[in-house]
Amino acid sequence: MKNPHNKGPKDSLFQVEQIAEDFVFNERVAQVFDDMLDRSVPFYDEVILSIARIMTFILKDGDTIVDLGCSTGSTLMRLSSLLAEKNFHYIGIDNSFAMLEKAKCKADMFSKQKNMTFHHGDIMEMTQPDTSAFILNYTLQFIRPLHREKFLSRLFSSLRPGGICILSEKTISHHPGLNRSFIDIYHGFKQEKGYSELEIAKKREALENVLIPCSFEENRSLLQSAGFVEVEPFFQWFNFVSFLAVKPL
Ligand code: GEK
Repeated sequence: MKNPHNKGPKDSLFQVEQIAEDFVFNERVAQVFDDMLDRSVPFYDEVILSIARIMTFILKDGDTIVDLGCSTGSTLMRLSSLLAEKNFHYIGIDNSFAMLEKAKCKADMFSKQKNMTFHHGDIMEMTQPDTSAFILNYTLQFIRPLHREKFLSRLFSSLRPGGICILSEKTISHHPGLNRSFIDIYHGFKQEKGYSELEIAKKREALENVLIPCSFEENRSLLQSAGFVEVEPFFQWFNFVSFLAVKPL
């Protein structure tokens, strides 16, 4: 039966014995990605629900929402259901063909093609003028830290006055003891979701040079340096945080 909340095949990518390789968003990852995210990102659904609440209050009918690093399109699919009466336009951008293929299939299956499009591209190079909202959910952490400030400045310029940027990231703490505790708490969460210690360790190794987290303060400063004046966190769970940043009118 069609079910938009079905998380698809189970993620068992790191159960097998294999030589450690850097993590890549390829076909194998795309196949199990929805289950992976559901079991790896704490309160993923709650974060999207909160974004829908924010959009209800801040955006206007007919506005355009662009999801950068949209993966299999889950965020846009959920938002378009939660905000059905709002008449928003949804654009998803990702540089993984495998992810986009799944996103397009899901959009077809749940009849979202009317107001939702997916595009292949590097978010570092795209121009999307007059956007009302950018969503960067767990994507900035995959951009080289040196390029993040300039990238966020470009997003700021592409937003219409009063437009918003949503930034969700995995974070680090610069207090070593707390950092260790938060990582252990997060690994406990993943074990509760059914991942073994070995799977957790292998995924961590594969992400080592690929996912580079900043601290809460560094992420907030990046948004402020890009030009956003109003920047507030609207969700935090240990080493995961989501910010709302508003472009002045
Ligand atoms: C979600 N937001 O469902 N250009 C385009 N896409 C990129 C780039 C780039 N330069 N770098 C990475 N990506 C999603 C989850 S996942 C987070 C986002 C994770 C894409 C990459 O292909 C992948 O689909 C996504 O960013 C990151 O809420 O896997 O932890």
